[in-house]
Amino acid sequence: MRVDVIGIFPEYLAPLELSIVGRARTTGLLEVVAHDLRDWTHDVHRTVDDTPYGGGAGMVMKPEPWGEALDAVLAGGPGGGPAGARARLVVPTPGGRPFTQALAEEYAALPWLVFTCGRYEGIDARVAAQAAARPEVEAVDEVSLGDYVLAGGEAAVLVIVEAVARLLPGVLGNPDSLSEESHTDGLLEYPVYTKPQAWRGIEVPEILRSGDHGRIARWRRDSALRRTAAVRPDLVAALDPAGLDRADLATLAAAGWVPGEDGRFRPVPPCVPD
Ligand code: 6GU
Repeated sequence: MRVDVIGIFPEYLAPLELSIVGRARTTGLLEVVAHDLRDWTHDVHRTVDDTPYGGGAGMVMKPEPWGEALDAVLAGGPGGGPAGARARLVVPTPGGRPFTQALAEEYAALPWLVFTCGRYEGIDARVAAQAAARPEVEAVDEVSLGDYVLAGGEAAVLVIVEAVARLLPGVLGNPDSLSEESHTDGLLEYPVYTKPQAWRGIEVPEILRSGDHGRIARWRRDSALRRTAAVRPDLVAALDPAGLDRADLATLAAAGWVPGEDGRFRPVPPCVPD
């Protein structure tokens, strides 16, 4: 997979040389190129921002450097994008749609991602509109990490590239780790333990040392269901009860969730004694 990142702080992406992502790059499974947006300015101050039309606080990123940067990066050529491929343009912004594990999986199947990292109050809206009409661009996605505001898109790119790179075939040593982790089945992960058996007075749950793989799988599943019900009711509400077994349903019922008329989970109304 090829990844291009355009912004005014290309050095911000240095952590992508480390750990899993760094190894994916040195083994050739992933190619990441960071570009300095100011390379496509033409004034002495290398200006990338201007005041907003309509007034208001802060500055907006000018469209011209972005247009020229995208012309150059999307043209590919020597050291450029994959031959014959079209790029998915990803615009990190708190106004985007949520970045999820499902979107990470979608990106991991693509040949080419191009990220535009905005700063200040964002990028002139015409940049994304014009990019979406370009033949080298397959689609433009505005994505958000969550409901809070970062100072720019670079930290989001670190997150998104790491989430995607670990899904690329050959990047993880043991691909089984992908099938049992949080969010792959709409649930949070069960708690994990290693040696020693007792640590600072706390024992590892006995069942995990029983060797009974059926009971261990059930305990892990119930732990995941209870944890999800406790901290992420939105994830329980999004589950399809038809995809769960009787033991799953019993565990969720004990945690206060039952299937309603519409076939979705709903919280059990509290029982008020009269
Ligand atoms: Cl993707 N970008 C910025 N600037 N802020 C954010 C975000 C992205 N996701 C949450 N907050």
